[in-house]
Amino acid sequence: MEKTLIILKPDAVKRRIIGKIIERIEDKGLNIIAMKMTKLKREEAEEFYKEHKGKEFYEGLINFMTSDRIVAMVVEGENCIEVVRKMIGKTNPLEADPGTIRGDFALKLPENVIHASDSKESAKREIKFFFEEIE
Ligand code: FUP
Repeated sequence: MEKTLIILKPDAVKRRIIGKIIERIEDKGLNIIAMKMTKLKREEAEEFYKEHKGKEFYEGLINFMTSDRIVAMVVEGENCIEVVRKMIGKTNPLEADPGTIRGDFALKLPENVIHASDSKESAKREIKFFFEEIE
């Protein structure tokens, strides 16, 4: 069964909306098969977002992602990578449609509440990053 990696970002934890977001994931029919709350160290955030190194938003993104605890989880379900990307909406909350998680809970970058893997390759890498034990 396909798996994807989701992160509920520091703004979601600070605003105490992780329960609402988890409820949407479960309501959709997806299974959470691993979950942990952790605080990313600077080096960890830099490794996770290394494809964005050098971009103008990179420093702000790393500062944001290390500003508080996050919740990382592995979600499983048929076509879950595409399904979850649809559920979270566009990267910029300004462009994310109402009804999507970013469209409903976020206002501006970089505080866009949630991350989800965007391909099979990134799901594999990102699941390994947080959950060494999961295949
Ligand atoms: P996504 O896959 O939707 O999370 O988007 P990206 O991988 O392109 O971006 C990763 C994160 O970088 C976003 F979630 C927020 C941050 N970002 C900005 O802060 N400004 C930008 O212009 C683009 C991305």
